[in-house]
Amino acid sequence: MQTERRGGVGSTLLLVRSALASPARHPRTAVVIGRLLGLGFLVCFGTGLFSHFVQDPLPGMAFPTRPVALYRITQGVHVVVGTALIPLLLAKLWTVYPLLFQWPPVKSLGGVLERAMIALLVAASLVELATGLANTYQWYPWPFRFRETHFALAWAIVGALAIHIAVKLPVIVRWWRRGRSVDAAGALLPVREGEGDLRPEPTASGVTGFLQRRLDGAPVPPPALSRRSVLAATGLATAAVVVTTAGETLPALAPLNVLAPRRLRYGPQGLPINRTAAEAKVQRSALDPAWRLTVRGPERSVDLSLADLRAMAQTDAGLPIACVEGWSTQAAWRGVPVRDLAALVGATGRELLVRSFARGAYSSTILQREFADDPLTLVALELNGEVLHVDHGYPARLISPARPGVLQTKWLRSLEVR
Ligand SMILES: Nc1nc2c(c(=O)[nH]1)N[C@H]1C(S)=C(S)[C@@H](COP(=O)(O)O)O[C@H]1N2
Ligand SMILES: [Mo]
Repeated sequence: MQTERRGGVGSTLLLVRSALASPARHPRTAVVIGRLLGLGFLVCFGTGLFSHFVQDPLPGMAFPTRPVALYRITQGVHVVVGTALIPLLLAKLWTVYPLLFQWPPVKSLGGVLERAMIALLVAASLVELATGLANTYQWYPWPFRFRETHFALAWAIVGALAIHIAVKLPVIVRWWRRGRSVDAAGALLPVREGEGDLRPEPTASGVTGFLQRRLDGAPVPPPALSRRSVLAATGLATAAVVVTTAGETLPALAPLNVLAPRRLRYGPQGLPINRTAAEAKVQRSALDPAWRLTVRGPERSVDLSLADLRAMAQTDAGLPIACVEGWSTQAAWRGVPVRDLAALVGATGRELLVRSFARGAYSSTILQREFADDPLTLVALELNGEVLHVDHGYPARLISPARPGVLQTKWLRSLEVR
């Protein structure tokens, strides 16, 4: 037999591969899961780019400020879909991994490139999803910077995915439609030459050992897992991770939120906190009666006390805090519009540098023009009908529509035109 002539490794791998044969490992399974994966990765890529650039805009970029929940929606989708991709990716890998057991590992230059590209796609996807998941729990067990890595890997994934889809296009087209994939009784059609490569090499005896069939000719044991049960288990696992985590952003699912890192209404004034005043070491300075908000424009600069700010016209705004890590909560804010403060110092329509008196991460942010000029962007003094809790940024914090939580600077010190 050809398999024997190939020597030990080849026939051993063929045996491994035939032992892994399962009716569930059909190109149709790979296509059904694969197109969900592809769609999910594209959705995460789009929402991820939005999140990236709204935090780090390229010169000339401007962003919509409505709907006010825009970032809440895009980032909620990003994290929920990203979480759902984890069971989907594992199911896809389960379906196709016997393809690794092939000898020789590659047969042509094209094969080398394809394998290298698949290796990149799989590795990048696993790292991307693992780091994304860890990030939602604010867990950074790696030495590299999360955002830069997550961003770079996203491009690698999308590039490799495009090549992967192009290479597999004939298989994808062949098994895309259910009508062309099953017979009248609903059973999957067998895979013929060129219709999908979830099969080992043809053997000398002429038997094409599809992964659905034992190579050694032994009767196929009743499948431990049918294709239906694999798809059902994948769907169930995906639904389970979504239902038990999406409640940190979707109020309707909040009662089922047992796995997500945040509870929708858990925290002072009914809102979660990422960094408390104690952690930021600002408890003392936040309560200092000498606190002033400095507003510096091209014409003049003013120092406003809390009483000065309270004496100005107040605006009420219903705006969410939408953290990049995926949790978000709607809240009622009250305070002085930033545009009114800008007008005091001749800074109308200008981009502002927003500084906190807390040191460390997020101690300053750029408030782009479209946000600085929006009537709902506030120096907030109250939250949900009460004076701002010190953990929420007392004496004053920034709150603006359609922006990530990380840019909603707490414990304000100054707004300035740069
Ligand atoms: N000065 C300062 N502002 C900050 C932060 C911070 O650590 N320091 N955290 C930001 C992040 S990541 C989020 S999600 C929101 C959280 O707001 P909250 O703690 O009031 O819910 O505040 C933002 N503003
Ligand atoms: Mo955040």
